[in-house]
Parts: sequence; structure tokens; C-alpha cells
Amino acid sequence: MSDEEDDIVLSELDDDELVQQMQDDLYDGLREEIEEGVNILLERGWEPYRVLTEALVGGMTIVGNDFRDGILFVPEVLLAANAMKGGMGILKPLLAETGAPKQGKMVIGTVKGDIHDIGKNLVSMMMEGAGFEIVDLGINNPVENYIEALQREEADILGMSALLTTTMPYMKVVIDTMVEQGIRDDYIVLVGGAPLNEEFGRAIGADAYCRDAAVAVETAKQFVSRKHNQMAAGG
Ligand code: B1M
Repeated sequence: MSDEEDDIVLSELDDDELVQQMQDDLYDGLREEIEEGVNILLERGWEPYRVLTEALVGGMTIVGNDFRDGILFVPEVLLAANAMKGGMGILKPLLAETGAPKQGKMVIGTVKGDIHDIGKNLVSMMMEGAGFEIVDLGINNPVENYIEALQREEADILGMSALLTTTMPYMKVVIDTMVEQGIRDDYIVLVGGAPLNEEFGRAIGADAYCRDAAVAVETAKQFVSRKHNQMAAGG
């Protein structure tokens, strides 16, 4: 870092400059600076969701591009992820504090072979904020984990996340196993992660592919209310 950057006082920057600086700080894995920036934006009246998407997710997209292009490597990306998690930790209670009515229960986890959890954590936070109860299974989940948790928790929704083209096919293993066990239609199955798309979601037999956390919330709400209406109609 240059001397010039050392002298930057985040609170003296205007909003646009601060977001730009936070994206740079995320890139450099500076967790404390990210936490400070998040607090400043909140104090300036920014909605938590806007801080999340513009400053944090925006910054992580830049990290992702440079990771892909071989400019950043795993240790640097881990630092960026750690800084992102620092910011998300401040936003989590705020996103969960909406007082939304209870909507239903979702079991969510990243699939076997995959350790990416930032997107999944974000989905969990937003779903909690929208009134869903979340059972987070973490990363690297074999099919048994999902099925055991769905049954134990009497969940309404299964959410699966995959960030790698090599791990996304595992979602089909989970859904096929649910079909074999005759429990597929007992649950709403939502899938997400950067390499997926709608076509993939359909092909593996999920109920829906969710592009981002906000879409996951809206989709979950729609499916849950449809399920309740069907139950009320007796079918
Ligand atoms: Co990884 N990685 N990574 N990585 N990593 C990607 C995914 C990659 C695209 C980078 C790149 O090349 N540009 C690439 C995958 C390429 C591919 O498969 N085609 C890649 C690779 C190759 C790898 C390794 C193989 C690298 C290596 O070791 N050589 C390795 C694999 C490890 C493994 O899992 N077995 C690896 C490791 C890592 C780190 C550990 C360093 C770190 C993860 C840290 C962590 O998660 N705790 C990491 C990171 C951070 C990334 C990038 C840079 C960022 C991912 C992220 O957090 N994005 C990523 C590049 C990218 O995606 N652009 C990359 C921010 C997050 C908010 O977005 O996760 O997409 P996302 O989640 C969104 C939506 O997708 C959706 O909503 C979220 C919020 O809006 N969503 C859901 C996600 N899950 C959902 C579930 C739902 C609904 C919606 O359920 C209902």
C-alpha cells in the first residue's frame, strides 16, 4: 500500500468515493477498513441491502474477475473473503431485524466438494430478514446431510449452493436421491450459484434457479404461498 493510501480517512470521503475505496479495500483484504466503511455508510442512512450489494458484492465481483484472469491467487482471495465476512457480520442483524412475519423453514448448504460460502451466507441472511427460519448446513455437504436435515427440521425448502462447474452437477444427485426416496415433492427445491442458470435448474429437476439473494427471497415467498394455498384447497 502507498503512503498516499495510508492517509485516507474514510469518513471524509463522499459516498461514491467511499464505495470506490471500500471496493479497493476489499480487494486488498482489509477487514477493519471494510467494517469501518460499512458503519459509515449505515450512519449516513444507507439501507443495509444497498451497502451489501454496492460496496461488498460489487467489490467481490472485481476480485472474482482478477482471480479468473490469474491476477489474484487463492491467499489474496481468502483475505478478500475474510474482509467481506467482516462487513456481512455487521449487516446480518440489521437484515434480520425487519420484523417480517414467519414464512417457513429452509435448510441450505453448499454442495459436496465445494467450500464457497459467501453467497450462501448472504442468501441465508436475506431469507432470515424476510422471516424465514434458516438451518445452515455449511459447506461440502453430501446428500445424506441434506435429507437428514430436511426430515429432522420438517423444513419447507431445500436451498443448495454451488460455485464450481465441477460441483454443480451434485445438485442433481441430491434431487435424484429425493425422488428415489419418494420425498421430492415434499419440499420446494431452490438452487443458486454463479455458474448456474435457469436451464440448468430445470434440467436437474429443481423448482427454481435463483440468480441472487433477493430473487431467492421472492421465489421462496411465491412457492411457500402457493404451497399454503394448495393445502388450504385440500390438494
Ligand atoms: Co473460488 N472460484 N475457487 N474461491 N471463487 C470462483 C467460483 C471462480 C468463478 C473464480 C474465477 O475463476 N473467476 C472459479 C470457478 C470456475 C468454474 O468453476 N468455472 C473458482 C475456482 C476455480 C476456485 C478453486 C478451484 C481455485 C483453486 O483452488 N485453484 C477453489 C475451489 C475450492 C472448492 O470449493 N473446492 C476456489 C477457492 C476459493 C476461495 C476459498 C479462495 C474463496 C472462497 C471463500 C469462501 O467462500 N469462504 C473463493 C472465492 C471468494 C471465489 C470468488 C472470487 C467469489 C465468490 C463469491 O463469494 N462471490 C469466485 C468468483 C466469482 O464468483 N465471480 C470464485 C460473491 C457472492 C455474493 O456471490 O457466491 O455468486 P455468489 O452468490 C450469489 C448468487 O450466486 C446467489 O446469491 C448470492 C448472493 O447474491 N446464490 C444463491 C449463491 N448460492 C445460492 C443458493 C441459493 C440461492 C441463490 O439457494 C436457494
